[in-house]
Amino acid sequence: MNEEQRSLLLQCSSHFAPPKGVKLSYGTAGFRADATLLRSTVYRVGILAALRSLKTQSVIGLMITASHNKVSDNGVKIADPNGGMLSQQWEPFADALANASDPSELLQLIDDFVRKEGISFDNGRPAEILLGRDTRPSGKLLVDAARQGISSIIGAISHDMGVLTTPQLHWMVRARNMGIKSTEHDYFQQLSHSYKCLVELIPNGKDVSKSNDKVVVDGANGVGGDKLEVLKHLCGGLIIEVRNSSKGEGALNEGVGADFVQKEKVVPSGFSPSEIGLRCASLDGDADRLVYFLMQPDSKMIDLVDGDKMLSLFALFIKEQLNVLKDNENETPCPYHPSLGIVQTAYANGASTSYLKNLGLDIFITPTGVKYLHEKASEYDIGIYFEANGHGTILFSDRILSWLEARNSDLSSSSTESQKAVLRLLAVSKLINQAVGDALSGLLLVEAILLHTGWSIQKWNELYRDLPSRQLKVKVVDRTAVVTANAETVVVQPAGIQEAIDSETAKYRHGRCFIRPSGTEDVIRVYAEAASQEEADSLANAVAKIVDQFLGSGSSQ
Ligand code: 16G
Ligand code: MG
Repeated sequence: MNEEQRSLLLQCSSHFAPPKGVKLSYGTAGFRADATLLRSTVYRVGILAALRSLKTQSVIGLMITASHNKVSDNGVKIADPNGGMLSQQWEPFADALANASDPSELLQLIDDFVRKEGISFDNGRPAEILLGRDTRPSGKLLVDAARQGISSIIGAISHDMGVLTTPQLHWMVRARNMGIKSTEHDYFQQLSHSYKCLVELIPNGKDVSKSNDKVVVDGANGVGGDKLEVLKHLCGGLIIEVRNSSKGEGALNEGVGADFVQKEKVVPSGFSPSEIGLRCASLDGDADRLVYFLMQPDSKMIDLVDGDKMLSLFALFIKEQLNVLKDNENETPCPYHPSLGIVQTAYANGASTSYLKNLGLDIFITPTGVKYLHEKASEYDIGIYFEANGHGTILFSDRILSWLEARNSDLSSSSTESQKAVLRLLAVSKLINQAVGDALSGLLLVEAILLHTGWSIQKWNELYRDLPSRQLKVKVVDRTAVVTANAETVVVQPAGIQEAIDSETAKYRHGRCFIRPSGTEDVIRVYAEAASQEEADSLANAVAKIVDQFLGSGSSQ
């Protein structure tokens, strides 16, 4: 770093004093806190984004959002050149930057890091960052702080893309770095075009117009509903009714949204008994999560159709297409056996895992957090990953995409089953966001597959019956005292706690239980499953007590 760069950093940083007594951590999905505490953090993440761009010589994304948190919170996270999450190797640097106490400590950290990483400031292309934000009122100010962080690196350029869903920003970063069309308009065009391709490929004899009932979508009073209003007009024939867009009265994520619906299992605000029996869906505050649900008659409760059920629907569809290709191997010879992998977390309902195993699928369990699932799914030719809470997508390897493209041109004059299967897989790869889980593209894929199968949401929900489960959280003095292994299914510290959990779990029919420290809140989470709801509740409560005994005073919620 030359003198000019050092003094620019020192000078700009002096305007962004960190809040006193607050320790921030990049966590599972970026920094999150009350928005009033974040100005200095976001400024510093702006610097990090510029350094990441210099290091990778690519466009980087910076998103201002706190997803499903309350509206007074906000957050910031980075999209890497491939549109994925920030490389985990840079997370400790992000933590150190955010917590540096003054400009000279900040400068020292940057100096050391830049030297260690061999980042050059004057060879190669300048840093370039795309900025996005959700609908939170604090977003504008924080985007401004990010811009100032970026411009404290000489030559760095930022583009303010305005209000976006998180997956839109990730998609744009990926597209920019691939040198393909990358505007919001292009995003809408790609999604709607591939949705329509899938619908055109629905097998003969299925009367699409008859099953063309509507889907009612809860937009969490946030950005997702607004974008869906635009997208729906491009998807000819598909009837989407958006409730809870950001233009309404309600507060972001309050009594609405995918997180609320999935955790509370109750009807979100804005829905009325006239929706009973209809297909309903819910997005979270930045539209990277999606769940479906069905309202139960005469009650506020819902039947939840969660990430596991979406995963199962997608897996069935993809497997069906791969089977067509295998059965017609003479037409579509593949030099290798395409691998299809399913990735879940310990939160996946045991019934979903059994169902997928019975389909003969290869299942892998990772720790909680999109970055872990995404990484594992990318090892397969087609990797499908979902968390039960509705984060997920389908990844296609370059190898299978080139093979599908080549088969498509070989078969282009025919209209055989294998060509249709090839076209369907190609359309799915364009519809479903390859950068990160995306509620809007997930919704269109669910809608297309339901049309393809002719299934109602009830039929889809009956693929298997969820085992009753219960989640609790326990406030503890120090959540880092819990250390887990084997994708969070076993606790290795504190000593003895796993044995206590095991002996409790053994008392229950179909009992399964694990605990883990939350990555986003200061709590230990408890998940329990058993043969009946009473038993799941009782197991979760008993294990919450064990956590309390081992980890000091707290209360379960
Ligand atoms: C974040 C993660 C999500 C995970 C959740 C767990 C991303 C984009 N989001 O929202 O994948 O399920 O945290 O929260 O990675 P917890 O650690 O508080 O249980
Ligand atoms: Mg989210």
